[in-house]
Amino acid sequence: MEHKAAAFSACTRLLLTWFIGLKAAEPRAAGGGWSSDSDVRLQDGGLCNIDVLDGSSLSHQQFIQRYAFSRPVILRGLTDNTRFRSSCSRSSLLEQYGDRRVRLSTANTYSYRKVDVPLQEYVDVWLRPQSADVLGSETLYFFGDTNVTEWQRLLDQYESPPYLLPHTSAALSFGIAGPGSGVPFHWHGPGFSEVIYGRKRWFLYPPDKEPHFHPNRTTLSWVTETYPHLPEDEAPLECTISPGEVLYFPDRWWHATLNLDTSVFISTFLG
Ligand SMILES: O=C(O)CCC(=O)C(=O)O
Repeated sequence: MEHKAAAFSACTRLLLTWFIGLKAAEPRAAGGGWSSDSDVRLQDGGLCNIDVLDGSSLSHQQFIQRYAFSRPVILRGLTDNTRFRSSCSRSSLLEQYGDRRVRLSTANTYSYRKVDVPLQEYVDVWLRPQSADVLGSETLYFFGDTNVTEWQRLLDQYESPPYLLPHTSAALSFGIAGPGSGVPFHWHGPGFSEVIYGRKRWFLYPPDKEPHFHPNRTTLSWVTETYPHLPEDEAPLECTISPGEVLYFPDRWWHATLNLDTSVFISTFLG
């Protein structure tokens, strides 16, 4: 009951703080130029019930033994992506890659529709706060289909987390998305997720605990309508990651994401 009350209060705080406001405290440069003063932002990072460790305190072997095949973990300071971060500022990306096409996918669990648009158009037209009542099939999300040839020069600057799993190699996927957007519950192989700008909230369940969700509703709708009514034993693992932190999700774990700010992010899929 206590857990339910805590989860409900965390969610209530998350919702109550959903507002349109001035970001007076945050200098523009800190967000790489991605957030504007009129952004809708989820102000509160909320509950974190996932282990958060300093990368230097966990050896590769300990990562394999304690987490790789059993549970998510968030590692801080594993890599230094200062150069990549600078290349991902709004001005730098638009200058270098504004005319390259990005592939958008509908933000529903089975991502049926794909639309290709130039990055400049995506940023000007599509990169908006998510509306709570819009269905996943009507929401286009830039992530999951990075054309590695076109984006190679940028992706080469990214230093992936150094912890591979045995017999796997890494594939990168890059994305940019507005506040309140995200990918609803789905699962696949293991990997890492990192935000370069912005903050991203993660919700996870083990493979044998399929969450209740509607495949065509957005994560925002799940957070506002389903999450507050979850029984205690159906609460997810959850946490918000910020730049400098990397979340690891094991094989076949259910996961959904919610961008709390306009976010630039990259996943390293291990397969
Ligand atoms: O970063 C996101 O919003 C989506 C990440 C995701 O679902 C994944 O890496 O599989």
